[in-house]
Amino acid sequence: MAEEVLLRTLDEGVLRLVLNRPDKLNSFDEALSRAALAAFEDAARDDAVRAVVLTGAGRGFCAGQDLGKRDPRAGGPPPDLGHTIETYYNPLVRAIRGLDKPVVCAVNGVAAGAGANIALACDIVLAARSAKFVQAFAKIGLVPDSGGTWQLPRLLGEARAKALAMLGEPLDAETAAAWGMIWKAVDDAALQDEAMALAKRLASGPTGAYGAIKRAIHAAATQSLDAQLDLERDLQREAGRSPDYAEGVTAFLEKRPARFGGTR
Ligand code: T3D
Repeated sequence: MAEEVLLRTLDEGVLRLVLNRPDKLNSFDEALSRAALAAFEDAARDDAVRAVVLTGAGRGFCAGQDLGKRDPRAGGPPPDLGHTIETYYNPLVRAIRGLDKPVVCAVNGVAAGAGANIALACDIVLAARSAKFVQAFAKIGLVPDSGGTWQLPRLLGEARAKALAMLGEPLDAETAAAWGMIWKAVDDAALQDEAMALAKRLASGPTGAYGAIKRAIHAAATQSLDAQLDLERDLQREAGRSPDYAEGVTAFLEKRPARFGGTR
């Protein structure tokens, strides 16, 4: 049987997805692109999934597009890269950002090209101290995709975004954390356990509120304070009617840990 390019396990409400083409640094071929997109679409429909962890097998997280599938020496007309972006990368980024559940990324090694920007599309990014982020695109004559030109200036400011995108130099995990590009860098040996512990904590939390937090923070990138205040009012109204809010307040008053059902 062919090796699975994406491994999926469900544990205590956490769907763990492992990009599994380690000999190609988990770069995306069509099979992996399809599998990753399907996994996030399935996660949206499955109430048993209350958080997702995305990581890579082997020494890398993901080296972006599989360049072996783009060899110009094979002849023929140039590929339509816009088609791949439209068919795979953009839907994947939209599926991760649009998932009403927290997505934790455990960057276990180098994250390059689309791999780096898919990591940044996740909600909470942990990286092994030895991991590096590489906006490799310009090195092969391309432009950052998968949301990179949107994320980088917002997270880092224009100066750092442009330098990373034009120079394609690796950014180490500690610096990425110090610059606010990711949540934190952790010891290599602790990465997977920390990511799972964090995701399990989120999976036992108020899933509806987490979804609303995502929506509010994403909306803030493009709208005025007035519009954002209105959105917060609406989301809070909805949250205030949820069983998880009633449970949270009851647990506070009874001085016990809350038992959130995650119902929305
Ligand atoms: O549809 C479209 O094409 C448009 C969409 C574009 C999205 C993109 O992601 S474009 C950007 C594509 N990615 C890159 O340009 C990154 C290319 N890789 C690298 O620059 C380096 O490999 C890394 C910086 C990621 C890691 O460097 P290093 O020294 O740690 O590892 P390495 O020795 O370069 O790579 C290890 C193996 O993985 C090697 O194979 P080998 O020689 O052991 O058989 C290498 O060829 C392979 N590999 C790494 N990246 C890719 C790859 N194979 C295919 N595609 C890759 N992207």
